[in-house]
Amino acid sequence: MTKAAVLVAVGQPLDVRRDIDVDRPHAGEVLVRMAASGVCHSDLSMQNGTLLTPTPIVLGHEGAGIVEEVGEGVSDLAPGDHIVISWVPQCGTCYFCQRDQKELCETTSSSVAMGYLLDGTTRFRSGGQDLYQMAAAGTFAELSVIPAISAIKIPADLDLKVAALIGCGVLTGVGAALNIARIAPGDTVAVVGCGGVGLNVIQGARLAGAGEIIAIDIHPAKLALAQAFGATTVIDAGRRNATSAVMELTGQRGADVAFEVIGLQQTIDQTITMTRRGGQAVLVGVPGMEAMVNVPAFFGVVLAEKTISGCWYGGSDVRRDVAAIIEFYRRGELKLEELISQTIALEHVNEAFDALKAGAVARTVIVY
Ligand code: PAD
Ligand code: ZN
Repeated sequence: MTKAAVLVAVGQPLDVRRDIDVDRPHAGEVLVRMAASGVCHSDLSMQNGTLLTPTPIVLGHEGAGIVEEVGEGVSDLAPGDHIVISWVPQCGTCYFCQRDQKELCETTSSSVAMGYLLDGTTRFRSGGQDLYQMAAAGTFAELSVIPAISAIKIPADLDLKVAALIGCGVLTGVGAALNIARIAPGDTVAVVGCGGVGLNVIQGARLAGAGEIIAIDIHPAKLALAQAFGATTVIDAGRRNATSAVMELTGQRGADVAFEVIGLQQTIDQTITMTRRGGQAVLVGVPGMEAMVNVPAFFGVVLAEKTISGCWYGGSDVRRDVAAIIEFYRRGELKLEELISQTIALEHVNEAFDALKAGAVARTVIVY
């Protein structure tokens, strides 16, 4: 039995249940005792229907914990191992994995999108009903069974609260800057949205050698945090038009690279507009399914030579990049504790959603 937060139907608050059965891990899976889980905007987007999801489902995809049991055939993990959870299981052998685009792994993507583990079933049951698992994980649970390839081993001395954040916000944000964007030393970078992911884009841009980092948000507290994470200029989009402010700061040319890290039609349009000719707009935020990329083909793309890049999971090769992030952190080049605005018990997960909606927090971390 375990305790977990279940989305019973889209639009409803999560139901924290204590009586959930967890099956033992099947072949190629591991049972994890969760230590911590971040609350990411993508969890909220499943709750409010922005992201399509089957229900009932155990949400949560940004977690870290300790392996409790390994299934048949799992030889590279053992009980007691500390792990970060990857929300994209990466098979390592498919078309995409072989081309250094492991975040698009085609072996696993359909099961994950449907709320299953890799064999098309799930390990949670409650009241006689199977529960789906977000991202082949479900980190809003004390115990969860996940694919062994989603469990990325980390050193045992790393704080598991910090490790949890690496699993989504840090890999996505830092990866957007280091893997997806082409930032040249001295470049001017704009980051639209400075939440848990956007702050990591800012630190990634700093690591890539950006000269100016312009941070844009509507919450003054977020702008102050953005400065602490490396922004050199901040724009309060509640008071000024973000696009014209960036144009003004760049001699009407636009930013070399601009990132959208919210997922709104308006800010997607702004981000593409504030990107200079020959520059790159990187779309990270997950918008509603009706959002569009609105660009005139001639003036916006051909003549302007603009690149518009999507960004899924920061273009991460999780084994390579989790290790790299821990290395940056240990050298003092990445801030991780500073991302944690508050820690809570699982019972308060709905309040964490409210805080996220209000734009009041960088990250809330559930501690088990
Ligand atoms: P968050 O809610 O912590 O941050 C969003 C930020 O945007 C907040 O600081 C808001 O104040 C700010 N904001 C809201 N509206 C505006 C506006 N009109 N102008 C300027 N700023 C505004 O979310 P997050 O950082 O957890 O996630 C950000 C997005 O990234 C979200 O859409 C999430 O689903 C997505 C995401 N994508 C991936 C991926 O692989 N592409 C991975 C993880 C998260
Ligand atoms: Zn996330």
